[in-house]
Amino acid sequence: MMGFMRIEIVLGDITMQRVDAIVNAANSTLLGGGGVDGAIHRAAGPSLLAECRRLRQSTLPDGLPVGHAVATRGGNLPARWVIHTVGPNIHWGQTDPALLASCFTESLRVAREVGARSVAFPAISAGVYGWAAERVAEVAAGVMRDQVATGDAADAGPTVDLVRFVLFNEPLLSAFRDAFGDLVAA
Ligand code: AR6
Repeated sequence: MMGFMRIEIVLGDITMQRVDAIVNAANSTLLGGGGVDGAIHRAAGPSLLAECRRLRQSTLPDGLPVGHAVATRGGNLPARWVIHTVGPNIHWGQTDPALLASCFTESLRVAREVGARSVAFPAISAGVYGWAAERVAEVAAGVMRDQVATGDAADAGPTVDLVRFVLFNEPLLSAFRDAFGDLVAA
């Protein structure tokens, strides 16, 4: 059965979202940082960092590679899960859009793995990591177009039925609205 995936684009703060999972634009250390990563760690409380440290001591001793994703519990957040992913950093020459696309597809794969049905994304790599809002929006829209066409249909497992992009400012919001066009319900 083909799952129906609703896509929303909103202005807001991802830490406030009442969804099953929020995605964190983290770095490979998983040990926190600025931007949305800092905001998520502050809102989640110390259990988030503790769980990230345990991942580093167990399955991810060298950190999380660019384009990969891993889930932790959400601590004090309204969201049950935080899915950490690492976007490509333009300033380190990481300019391949496939790396950024992988952040979105891997995060959705991990969401399905933990049984999250609603997922919120920030504009991964659009801050400190230097990608233009339009490029990030274009890559995200491309991934979502593929997901809507094939994603859940190919999957016997649980589905994600809501994907919400939570943009922190108006220019980002309009870049995403433009790139997504009629993928988003009016
Ligand atoms: N809710 C939604 N979006 C937000 C929020 C928020 N609360 N706060 C910031 N943004 P960035 P990156 C937006 O720099 O480019 C960190 O230090 C922000 O306006 O957070 O992937 C990590 O530890 C921007 O559009 O992530 C890494 O070292 C977007 O989130 C590095 O930054 C992403 O900006 C990752 O850089």
